[in-house]
Amino acid sequence: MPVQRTQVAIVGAGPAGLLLGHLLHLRGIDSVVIERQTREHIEKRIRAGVLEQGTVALLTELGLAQRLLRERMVHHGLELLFEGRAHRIPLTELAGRELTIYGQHELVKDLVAARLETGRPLLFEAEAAGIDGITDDPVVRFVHEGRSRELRCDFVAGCDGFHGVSRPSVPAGALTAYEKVYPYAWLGVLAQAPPSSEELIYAHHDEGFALHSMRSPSITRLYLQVEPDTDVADWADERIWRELRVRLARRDGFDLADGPILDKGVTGLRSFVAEPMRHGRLFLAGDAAHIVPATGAKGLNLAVADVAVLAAALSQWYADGDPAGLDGYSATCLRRVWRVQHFSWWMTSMLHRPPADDAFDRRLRLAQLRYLTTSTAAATSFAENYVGLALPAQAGLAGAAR
Ligand code: RFL
Ligand code: PHB
Repeated sequence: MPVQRTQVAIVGAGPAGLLLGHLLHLRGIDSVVIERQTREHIEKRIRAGVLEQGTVALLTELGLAQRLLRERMVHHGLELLFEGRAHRIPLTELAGRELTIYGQHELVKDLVAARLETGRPLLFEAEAAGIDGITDDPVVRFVHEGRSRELRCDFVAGCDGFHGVSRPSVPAGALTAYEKVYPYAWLGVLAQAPPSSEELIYAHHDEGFALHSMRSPSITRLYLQVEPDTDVADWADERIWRELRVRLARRDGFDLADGPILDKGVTGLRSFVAEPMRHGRLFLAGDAAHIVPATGAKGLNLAVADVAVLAAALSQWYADGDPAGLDGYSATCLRRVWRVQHFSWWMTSMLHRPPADDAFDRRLRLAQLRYLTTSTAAATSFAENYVGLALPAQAGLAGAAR
């Protein structure tokens, strides 16, 4: 069986795995990235769109943001819409940071191109089947081009998302999973239509939550709260536009531009954390370790924060043999993860309509929304969380770029 050796085996070429590979490359550490899907698949997978200022600053510092800085849209606020009225939250004014709108798949394209330029290995259609020897001598077993192969390494970075093999490779009982599944999902559409508002609109409506987002001056990204078992085939384009018009309506009128729907999908909402995020020589990062409901737009940003901490810790180990960063990895990441979990849960609960809604709960949600949109203290707290926390000092970003 062909056996390869590297310093860090990275399972998964999502944002977490690709960015980690680049951070390690800049520190002179070898890695092999293995990805189950084709390059085309990961470069077309429509997901997140909101990047925190800290995420963009890191990408810029690493020389990975040239196209992003040219093509992105910069936002300084968002709207909360309820009872037919929109209320703007001036995020930058309140929290001093801006937001970037740039599709996750565009970022993945940039990261793949940067990886290929380094000449370091990135294998597509290479599916990890399991990880052995996690505590002392790790080996990633995978299948590539129809052959079983082994990747021996010092460390494994499990960046293979929620459904990957890294987390299940940890022996039963060594990790504790904390989970909350919500009784609703999002139907997301990408449409060839100019955005109908300059900023994101988060709408609370008796028919359910809706979100108006965007990707560019000609592409809109829209979401509708739907039942978790929704079959996308039941949502013809006309039905989607009709429902969006109902939920985004305003007393003083709102024109929603429509156009051909380019992509359509249903995603369940979930909160999940696996603790600790390390077992022996395996480090979990990004969605492999935690999931936040998409309402706070935080999943991708959390993945970036994890790998910034992990790269700094690995670099400390390789440079000085100092395990302090690796030993602190899980606790450092989990502090941020739980703050973001709380914010994402809170925002989700405030904006969605539960299936067994009662009049009392509905009044609580509206009371919270009214408070948020009339109290500067409440709006500032919201803004501080939405624009994102600074990346931890241990991320040692300055040391990464050469
Ligand atoms: P990914 O992106 O899931 O990448 C994991 C990669 O691992 C591969 N893989 C394997 N490879 C080899 N062997 C195996 N056995 C493997 N098993 C899996 C997969 O093919 C994949 O390529 O995880 P990563 O890198 O941790 O990145 C996390 C983000 O993708 C995720 O958190 C965000 O997309 C979440 N999210 C959002 N985050 C934001 O910060 N802002 C947003 O606005 C935002 N909106 C969203 C979102 C996620 C959404 N969906 C569809 C879940 C909106 C939506 C609708
Ligand atoms: C998106 O543009 O895809 C998006 C925006 C805000 C969210 C989630 C997703 O909270």
